Amino acid sequence: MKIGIVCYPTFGGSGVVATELGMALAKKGNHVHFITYKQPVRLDFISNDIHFHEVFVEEYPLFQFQPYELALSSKMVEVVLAHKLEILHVHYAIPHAYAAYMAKQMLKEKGIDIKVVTTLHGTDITLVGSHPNYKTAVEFSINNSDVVTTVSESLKKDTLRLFNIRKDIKVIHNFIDFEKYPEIHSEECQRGNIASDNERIISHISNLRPVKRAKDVIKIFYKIQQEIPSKLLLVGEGPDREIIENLAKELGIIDKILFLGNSNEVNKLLCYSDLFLLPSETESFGLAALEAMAARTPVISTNSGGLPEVNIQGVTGFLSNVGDTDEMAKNGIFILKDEETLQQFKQNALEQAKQFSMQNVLPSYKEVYREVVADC
Ligand code: GMT
Repeated sequence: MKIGIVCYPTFGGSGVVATELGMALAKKGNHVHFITYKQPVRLDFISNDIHFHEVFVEEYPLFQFQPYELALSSKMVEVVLAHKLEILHVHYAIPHAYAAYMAKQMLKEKGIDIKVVTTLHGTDITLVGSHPNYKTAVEFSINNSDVVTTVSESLKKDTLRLFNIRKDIKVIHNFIDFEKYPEIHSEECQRGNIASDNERIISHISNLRPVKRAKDVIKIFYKIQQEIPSKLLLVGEGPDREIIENLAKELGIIDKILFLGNSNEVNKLLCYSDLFLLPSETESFGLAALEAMAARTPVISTNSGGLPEVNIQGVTGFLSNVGDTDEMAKNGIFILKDEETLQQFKQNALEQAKQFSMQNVLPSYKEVYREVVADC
């Protein structure tokens, strides 16, 4: 099939899922066209079945805000016409579903019925999309998609609760490409570069936005390291970086934290990790938690949103109410303090992550594509 994929090309989970999906579809012989403002950061597979179409936004002094969705919808039309695309699969409703609707109308005038699949990822519904300034247009563009999917049951419930949706919503969970998570052998994973033999390694990966509650990561780590000698790997960049560095300095633990910035090789970084912290205010799914589990890392997270669909209480880790850093630290210490317990949680995490392997999930997207094209 010939599929256009629209996403944010950045380190956020929705762009990661869209990129991994596109690469997987190309490996299966589909023709995939990424349409976005720069090359997706996770795009690491070169093939003559993968194409990238850059959306340029001309700066014009009159405009306070440059019309990205205008440029995007025009580029969609151009790419559909030039490459005879059958489907536009847009990830994250804002503004992608809206731009896709406009492209669909423009193509209809040319006698082309392009099918639009919209995948909702989380903050497009729970934070931004439901805001009164955006809600009307987001609701309209979801209802005018040909197919709507969400990445968790929780997000489906939130979507139906926050919007008046007339469409069926299909739940297709996020996935992991286990080919990128080879059995890491000790010689590849030089823990000694980061921690001494008696230290545990704790990690957190996110774009350090307020919804991630990165200060809670520091508070949880502070309490854990008082009982368990440990280091914290902190991967990602974002608005809360300075705040958490200052908190770590105030608590006297800055020298126990490695700030690694952005990385598109989290699978390699996670091999060092004994515990992953994700204390978010809300997570529609928590892709970072799944990536940690795929690297045999148990998870301490909040119980918000879709996290309970990924992280299993007392099996792959523990879940607590948002802000309960005492309980999250206590549970982290329980996992880390005894080697046998830690190894059991590590193995459980890997087994659970395998439920979300690309092999298990990809067929669901391909069925959606087949059904929507067959409806022509
Ligand atoms: O979590 C982020 O900050 C990025 C955000 C996004 O929109 O890219 O991630 C959302 O989509 C991911 C992929 O489906 C989910 O795993 C995340 O849970 C979700 N983030 C939130 O709901 C806060």
